Amino acid sequence: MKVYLNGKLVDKKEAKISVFDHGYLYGDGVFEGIRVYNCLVFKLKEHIDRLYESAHTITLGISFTKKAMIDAVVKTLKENKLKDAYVRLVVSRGEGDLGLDPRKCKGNQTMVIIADKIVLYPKELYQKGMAIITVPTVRNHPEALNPQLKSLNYLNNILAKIEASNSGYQEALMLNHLGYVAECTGDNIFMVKNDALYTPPQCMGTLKGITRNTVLDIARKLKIPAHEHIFTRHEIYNADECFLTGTAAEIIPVVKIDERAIGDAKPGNVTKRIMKEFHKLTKTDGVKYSL
Ligand code: PXG
Repeated sequence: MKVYLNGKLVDKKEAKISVFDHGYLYGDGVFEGIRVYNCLVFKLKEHIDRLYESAHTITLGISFTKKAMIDAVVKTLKENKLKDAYVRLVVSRGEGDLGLDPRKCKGNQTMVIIADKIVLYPKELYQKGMAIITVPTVRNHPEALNPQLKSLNYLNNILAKIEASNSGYQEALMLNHLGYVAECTGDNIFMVKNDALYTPPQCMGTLKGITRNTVLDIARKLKIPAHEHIFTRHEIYNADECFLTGTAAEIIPVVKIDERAIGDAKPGNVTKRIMKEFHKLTKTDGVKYSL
C-alpha cells in the first residue's frame, strides 16, 4: 500500500510523522472520510469543501488548493489500483514544540491521504437492523468544540463508543447538552413517523453529514416530507422507523433503541426505499477516474 504524505506517495512502512506533530500531541488538525464506489469518489467536492471549512475554523490555512487536493486523492487511488475504497484525508498542524501554541508549528502542516477498505458493520445488520443504546456522555457543546468541526480530537465520540460497547451494543445514541437527540458516534440519525422523515438540525450538536444531506435530497426526489427538527428519546422510541447515515456506515436500519422496539422491530419501507435510492446515487454522484 502507498500512502500520500506531504506531496509524495510512500510505502505504508515509510509513512511516518513526527511525534512533535500537533495532530499527535493535541489532536490539532482536521480530517474527512470519503467512499469510493467503482472508480467514483462519492461527493468528493462536498467532502473537500467541509475539510476546508473545518480547517478555516481552526485557522489552519491548507497550503494545497482544493483542485490539488482532489487530484491528490485520485492519484492515491490510482497508485493503489483501488476501484472501491475508503479514503481518509488528514491535515494536521504539523511539527511544533511541547506547547499548545499553533504558531510554533510555522506552517509545517502534515497532509496524509490513506486509501484502504472499510467494513463497519456485518452485512446481516443491514438486512435485520441494529440495536443501539443511549450513552451517558453527551455530544460536545457547540461553543466548546463544535460538532461541525471534523477535528482530530474525537474523544467525545470514542468515549460514547466505549460506553456502548461496554454495554454490548455496536453504536451509541448521543444526546446533546440540552437532552435532545444529537447523533451517533460517527453517524447521523433519522426517524420516520407517519411517513415523514425527521433528523435533528445542526444546532442540536449534529454534524451536517454528507450522507445526511444526500438522504434529504433523496426524500425531496421521492416526495417524502422531510424535516430538520429537534426531538427527544420519547419521540424516537415511538417512531415507526429509524436509521443511521454516514460515509462509512452508509444507511443502516435501527430496530431497537434502549431495548424499546422501533415500529415492528424490522427495517421499514421508507428506510428501504431510501437505501435503494442511495445505492443508485453512488453510481453517479462524484468524481470519476479510471485505472
Ligand atoms: N456524525 C459524526 C460525528 C461523524 O463523525 C457523521 C456523522 C456522518 O457524516 P458523513 O458526512 O460521513 O455522512 C460522521 C462521519 C467511523 C467514522 O469509523 C465515521 C466518521 C468519521 C470517521 C470515522 O465510523 N464519520
